[in-house]
Amino acid sequence: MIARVQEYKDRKNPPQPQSASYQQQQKPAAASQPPPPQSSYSCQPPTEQVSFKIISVGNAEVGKSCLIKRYCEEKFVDRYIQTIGIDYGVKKLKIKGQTVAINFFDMSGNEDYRLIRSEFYADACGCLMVFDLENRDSFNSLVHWEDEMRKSTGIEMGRLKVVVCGNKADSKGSREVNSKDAQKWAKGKGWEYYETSAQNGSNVGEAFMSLFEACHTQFLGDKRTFGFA
Ligand SMILES: Nc1nc2c(ncn2[C@@H]2O[C@H](COP(=O)(O)OP(=O)(O)O)[C@@H](O)[C@H]2O)c(=O)[nH]1
Ligand SMILES: [Mg+2]
Repeated sequence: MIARVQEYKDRKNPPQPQSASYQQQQKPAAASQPPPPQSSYSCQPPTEQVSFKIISVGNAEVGKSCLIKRYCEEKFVDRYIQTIGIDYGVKKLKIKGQTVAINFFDMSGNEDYRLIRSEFYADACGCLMVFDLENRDSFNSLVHWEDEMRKSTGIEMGRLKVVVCGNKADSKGSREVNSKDAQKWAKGKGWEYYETSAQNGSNVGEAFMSLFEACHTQFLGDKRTFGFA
């Protein structure tokens, strides 16, 4: 099984994978049914409801799943539970008075799942790019994650909103990435930078909201551009 539905609170719908191959595995299209309408507008779902697809990237064990769990459920899991392929969760919230469904596609950072990940980048509005403040390699790897996203079909990097999280800020161990370096790197890309802790929750809400608001601002701008508003 390559995609698994994580038990996030507020979960409503099963994953809606973008890839044809995955769809075939999960639900073969009936011959008589026409394909669902494809929107070229990445932040505009086919229904009235506004929803944003948010992906998480970064090396394995940096805390991507824990950050999403912290945000959605206000819980922290101390032990490592490897993400198998992709986990999915949805959370509804209000942004500027509008109800928005945030669809999280939490990706495994394991190299073995590169191919599976590449099927899920398309149509993402926002990205949580995570590294571990106590692991220099995980910070150095961010360029590879950017590269993987860029190469994946459907991603327009200029449109994708990214927030960089230096995670495990609570940890008492030795830090391998200082704030200035990380801040400078993120700023150079035009991205926000936060130091977060999934363990105690510090800065998690702030980092996530900043990403969602950036997606929402783009959504409103696109509505005007495409004549929806
Ligand atoms: N101290 C500390 N540990 C964390 C934090 N976030 C995650 N972890 C731990 O790091 C490990 C990997 O977390 P996980 O979210 O599964 O990493 P992922 O592979 O990036 O999804 C787990 O053992 C977590 O308990 C954090 O903010 N602080
Ligand atoms: Mg994970």
